[in-house]
Amino acid sequence: MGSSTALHLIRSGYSPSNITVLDVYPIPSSQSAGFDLNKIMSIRLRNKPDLQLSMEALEMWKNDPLFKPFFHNVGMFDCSSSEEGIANLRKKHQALLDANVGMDKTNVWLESEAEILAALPCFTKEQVKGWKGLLALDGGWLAAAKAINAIGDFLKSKGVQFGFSGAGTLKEPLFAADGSTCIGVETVDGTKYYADKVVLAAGAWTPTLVDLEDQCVSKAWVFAHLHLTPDEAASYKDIPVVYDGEYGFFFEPSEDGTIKVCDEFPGFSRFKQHQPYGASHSKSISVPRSHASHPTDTYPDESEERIRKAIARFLPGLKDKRIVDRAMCWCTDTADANLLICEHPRWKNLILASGDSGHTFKLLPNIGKHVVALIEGTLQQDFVESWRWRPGGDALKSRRAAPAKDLADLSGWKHDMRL
Ligand code: FSA
Repeated sequence: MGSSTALHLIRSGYSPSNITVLDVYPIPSSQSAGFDLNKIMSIRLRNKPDLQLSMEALEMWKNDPLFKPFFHNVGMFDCSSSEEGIANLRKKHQALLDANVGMDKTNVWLESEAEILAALPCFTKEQVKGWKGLLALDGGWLAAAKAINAIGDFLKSKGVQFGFSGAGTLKEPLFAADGSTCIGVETVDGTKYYADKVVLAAGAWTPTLVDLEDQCVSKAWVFAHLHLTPDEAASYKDIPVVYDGEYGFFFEPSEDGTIKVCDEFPGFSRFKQHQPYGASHSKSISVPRSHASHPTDTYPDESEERIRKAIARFLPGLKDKRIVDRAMCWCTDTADANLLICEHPRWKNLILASGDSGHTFKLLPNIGKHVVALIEGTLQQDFVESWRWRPGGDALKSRRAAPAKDLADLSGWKHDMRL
């Protein structure tokens, strides 16, 4: 959300030399959830703003020269073989049709095994017995880290200022003599940056930096990588992203034959006593621990079991393959899964852009446009309403099947590096 905001400030005519981007790691930040091989692109209708936001994003992924190279429009197949899962997918299909924006042309219900095999020749008849699902032809995957990197290159070429490492890690916001007007930030190396507006777009780290009054709970999701031989990879080339809410999802192999497999589950929290800026005392906050700063961390043993189950279902021919990478990436959920994009109610000119709720990467091309609108006081009213400061509700569960389990109760993931 931060890089997208910087991009849209430039596209709106602000002078690049007046924009400063700060981050712990150089852009594309290796601890951002978006620092990934791929993320899903699909139209989701969970909350009111979702339709407009995902349609705008789709248009930019398809046509904007900066983003176009990173959209792999191979389709997304949302499938299930359980009675309840299939019924939910039928409802979802109907909701897409009811949105009345021409999605009857791009969403195809696959009822029979033969139809599924035609879309996914890598599957076997035996494997897809009883499966049904929705093929979204306008979906696919996004080369995530590469897309953020392209924004980074653009920002650099325009002369945007950067601060990384100690010069990009927030110590605290700076305030005017009134104590409530934010005039910049100080970073941990002691640098002071002054600005008319400060946008805090720190993803899953946001609730650790300023007190969000429990509006966001940061959670980790897991992924595994398999390496395929060129022959193996060839049979999965250009296939749609396959997603089954009861198992997980996977993507076609990357150019070097890496397949990413994820399981779908309510995420893992990591609660600790911690005092974010603005809190009067330390409180229980879910604090991310990134793979970038702890490269030997993996994921819990229970995830290994679930990922193996997902591999057996989706890629039975590869079920004995060695997993070459295991990692967690961090998102932050709000209670209602709407974003949290608003001015801080106590601190004028400090703008929060957070609350991704696990579904915001696809908005990389356009989300910054709305942050700029907020800065300029022109954000559309329904977004102001949905993204407002709104304590209360249960962000630990959010709109997922269950509350997140805590990593403290799980074994197998934590591997401190031996020096
Ligand atoms: O936009 C999408 O449907 C993809 S979300 C991918 C995902 O792994 C979630 O399925 C998961 O529950 C979590 O929110 C992280 O992102």
